[in-house]
Amino acid sequence: MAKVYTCFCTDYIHEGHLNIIREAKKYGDVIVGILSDKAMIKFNKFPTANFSERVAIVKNLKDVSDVVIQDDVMYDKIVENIKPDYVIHGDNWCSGPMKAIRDNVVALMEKTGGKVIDVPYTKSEQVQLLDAKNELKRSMPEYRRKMLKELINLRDVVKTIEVHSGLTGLIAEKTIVENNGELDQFDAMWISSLCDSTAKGKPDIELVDMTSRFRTISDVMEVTTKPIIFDGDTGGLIEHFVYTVRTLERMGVSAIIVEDKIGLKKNSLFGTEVKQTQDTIEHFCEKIKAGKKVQLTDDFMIIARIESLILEQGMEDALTRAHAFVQAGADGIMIHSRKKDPAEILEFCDKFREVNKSTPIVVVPSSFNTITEAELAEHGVNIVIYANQLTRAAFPAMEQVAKDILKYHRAKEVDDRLMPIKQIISLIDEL
Ligand code: SPV
Ligand code: MG
Repeated sequence: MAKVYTCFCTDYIHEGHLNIIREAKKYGDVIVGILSDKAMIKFNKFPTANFSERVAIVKNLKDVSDVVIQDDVMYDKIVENIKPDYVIHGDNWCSGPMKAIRDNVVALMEKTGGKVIDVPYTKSEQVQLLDAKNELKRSMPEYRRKMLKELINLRDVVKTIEVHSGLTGLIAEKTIVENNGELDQFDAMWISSLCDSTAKGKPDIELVDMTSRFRTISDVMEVTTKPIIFDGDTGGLIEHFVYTVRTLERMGVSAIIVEDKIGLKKNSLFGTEVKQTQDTIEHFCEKIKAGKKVQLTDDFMIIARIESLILEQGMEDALTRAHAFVQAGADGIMIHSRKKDPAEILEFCDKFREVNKSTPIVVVPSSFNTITEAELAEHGVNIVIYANQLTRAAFPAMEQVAKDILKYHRAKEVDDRLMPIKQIISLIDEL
């Protein structure tokens, strides 16, 4: 009998899947691959049913001969191990980001002499509703909140991009590129204090109040499913910080990063050009402990940000603080630098990892932007945050368009730089 392979990346079975199995059966024995948790998460399809549940629902289906694990969205290992005569899939992979997967399968099957079969995707109302509901289920607080910890465990590095509105949230959510046969997308989102303030035309000095910052989070959450890391600045008074932790956790935010500064906070990228005061180790530890005490789930993370390198207090101070903050209960350490050269960041990571192998390290490579994610991961970094690039990209583009409209007294000259109206209205999903 010929072997027919299909891969399911789903938490539930609908008539579309059954149709694929029916079609597959016409060609031979049907083997179904279930995408592993790791592969699903890498592909940003966080499972809402665990792997064994997903295997069980397929195993019991009529006409399925065997169920195997598929450990990567690309099919190299599967084709090598199973040597299917046919690979069958819904034709939704003929375009969009999934086309890279189909291209991978076509190339592999050409080598083995096998065939790729595209079955028309079942677009019934029921299937569409189920797909949309399942996609959005992941945006519910109980699913979204725990994603960051899962990502830290499963990814070499958690790629995080700044967002400050529904629209930037959509960019973070939907941008997928194909790179050398791999599909790349951002894993998580950063609600930056700098960009949230800048979007409101305000300075980054904890002036935009928490109610407004929560509103930004809510706007982002409305249109996305990826996990959120919140820039909590200094965290404010301990008496206030505990309320912030409770609210963020309830909303489904995965982590807050708080920096060890006190008094009037200025943006770190000013460094010592402006007056900024670092908190004492003792007081900042009290803040961390207070936050951890009120937390209700195991999912939420309080990450301590160390400003010693920014404020030129030296490596030893940064390391002493890191170990003290972990001791006080911090779930992660963010180390920041405004040097172009990543050397001091790498030195910190190496020295911290000599003593502490597991506490996640976060970095924000805005100034030291030549280093790659892979190089940072080699030094023990777990989360990389691109903290302000979307804002810095949008502002000059908007300003230039404004200037040119003023110059030409009409908009024709700027039009080919603009997204077509049709495209911008279709950016937003309809319910
Ligand atoms: C932010 O994005 O607001 C940050 C990172 O805190 S930085 O601006 O580099 O200090
Ligand atoms: Mg900030």
